[in-house]
Amino acid sequence: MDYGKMTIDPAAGQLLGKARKDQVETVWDRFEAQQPQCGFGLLGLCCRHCNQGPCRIDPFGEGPKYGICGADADLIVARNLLRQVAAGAAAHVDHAYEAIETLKIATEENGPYTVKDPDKLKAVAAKLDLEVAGKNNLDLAKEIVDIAFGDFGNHTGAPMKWLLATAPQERVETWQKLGVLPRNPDREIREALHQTTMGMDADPVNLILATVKQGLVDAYAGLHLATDLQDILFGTPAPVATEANLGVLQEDYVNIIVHGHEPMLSEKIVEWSKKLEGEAQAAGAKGIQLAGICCTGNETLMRQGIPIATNFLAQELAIITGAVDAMVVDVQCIMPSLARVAACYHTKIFTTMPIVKMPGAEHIDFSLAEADKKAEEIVRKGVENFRRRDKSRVHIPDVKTKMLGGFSVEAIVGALAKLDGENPLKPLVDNIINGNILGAVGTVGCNNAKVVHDSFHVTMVKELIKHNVLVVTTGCSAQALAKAGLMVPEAADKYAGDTLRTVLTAVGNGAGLNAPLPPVLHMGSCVDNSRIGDLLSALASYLNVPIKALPVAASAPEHQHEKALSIGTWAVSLGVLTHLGVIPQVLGGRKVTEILTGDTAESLLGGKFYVETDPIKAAHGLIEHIQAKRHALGI
Ligand code: BF8
Ligand code: SF4
Repeated sequence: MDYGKMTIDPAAGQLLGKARKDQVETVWDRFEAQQPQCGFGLLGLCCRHCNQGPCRIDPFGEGPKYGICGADADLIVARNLLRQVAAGAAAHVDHAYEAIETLKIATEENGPYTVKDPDKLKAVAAKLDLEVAGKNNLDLAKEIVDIAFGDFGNHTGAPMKWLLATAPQERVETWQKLGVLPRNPDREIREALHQTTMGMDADPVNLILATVKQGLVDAYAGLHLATDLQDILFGTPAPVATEANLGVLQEDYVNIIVHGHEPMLSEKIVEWSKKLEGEAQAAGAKGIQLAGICCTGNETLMRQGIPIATNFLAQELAIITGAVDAMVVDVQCIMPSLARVAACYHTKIFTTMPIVKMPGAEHIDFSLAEADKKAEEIVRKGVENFRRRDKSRVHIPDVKTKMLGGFSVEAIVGALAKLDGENPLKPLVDNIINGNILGAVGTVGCNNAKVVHDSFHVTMVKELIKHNVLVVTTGCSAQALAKAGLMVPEAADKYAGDTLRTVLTAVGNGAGLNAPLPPVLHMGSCVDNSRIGDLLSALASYLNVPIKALPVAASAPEHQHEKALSIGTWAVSLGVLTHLGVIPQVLGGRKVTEILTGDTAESLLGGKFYVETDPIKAAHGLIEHIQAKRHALGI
């Protein structure tokens, strides 16, 4: 089958052929059926905020200029954007809240969770200005939990403590001047919904500032909080070798896939898969093969070395292998089609969260208190289901790549410290200053059916590293780049420019790898974009410049989710040029578009959005930006 218009991933391509043969509908079929997509929606010009609507504005200026209430194009676009970004923030904040609840349980003796990383516990406590000396871990964890919950119970006008503790001072001052410092995440998200109801804010500029605030809610009550607490609970990632793509599934093993975003259940699934190996053997399998999809997959990869099955767009194809005995989902990015696809095979879909149920799936009501019991139950059901597998319908593509993951900031600094123990960032910064590393780009975010699966990530990143730009990555972008073989030492020889390769080789050898560092560093899940933020803060502070002066950029080449928009808004708020490879639904608001992509955003925040739908042009746009920043720094 010629799958080139759908995906560049050969494993996905093979399974698209099988999907056709098995007469199973996939996301690509549904995308086709949706064409042409609504022009008003694509431009953000449709409003359904009250029951006088829907109202649509004519982008050509011939039909209505105003909604029934009088809202114009910019207002409708700005309101829609604020709602999208608030929804993205809500998803990450809700995730982080679960992490606080988990840490709270870990402060109780003999509970299902423990503090696995006391060093991170102390580091987070110190950032929060807590007295660390002389305290035991559980007491310290309790104080951290109190501060985290305190942000959610903050009924004063003071900014969130987690933000003040983790954001650079220069940024805090900038955000304060703009009046966008969030107080209490729940309050801010509620306010955004209120602000966008019928008959509220009519000023697009004020709405854009509120959108910036939501980006900060996401970053500091969502991303950073989740990463910090999950590291304390499950360990800070360290470099780990594993594999990526659907070829990691095994014919003679029980295959269990963890999918979604939160590690609280999946960490337990990892534990119970090891404990129940014997039962899998009794069922006629050689053992249990775990693999991950989306950010739950990234979490288990970063900390446990569990291989990646695939990323967002190909999630249905995992089931179409006919070899998945259980797919366990928690929250976010779970296609509602999964149970329908699974009904064509023997695969069991287990939903586990009260806010994510799916007709046709089996719901196991996971709770933190009963984490072990539920994980055991799910793994056992996966093992039982192996017996029902129809071998004649199995096709596991023989496609997988080796990869290195686990590059937390601590791990990167640790590797660099082998070159300069006193000043670990010095070798990196020296090589940026001398131009061996031209700059760095963080590629993040999703797949999107509007883009050939993985193609934008891979094409753009190859062009960047060829021009000596170091790439750090998270989310489904990381999974695309891993599958494309860009996270192995050999990728430095094969794809990196000469000077970047020299640096990667020196650091890799210095760190004891006996090989170059990969040119693309996997920094984790989407909440782990906080790690990229921390790396930027550390570099800026070392150079004594604000983040906006650094020769760096961000990119979400194939973004689809509202979460990607809220993360992108934060990146712009940090002062980083942020590329989007798929046109966001804002073009109908000319003023809004100009503010977000033009001088206004840049003068207020230091960053702006940059939209370019061609991967090679986008790479060169980012390179030009990096060069301009280098020039301004005088390097
Ligand atoms: O949070 S990159 S498709 S999986 S939203 Fe979803 Fe997008 Fe993937 Fe991770 Ni992030
Ligand atoms: Fe139409 Fe205004 Fe109602 Fe939106 S809020 S649906 S523009 S009347």
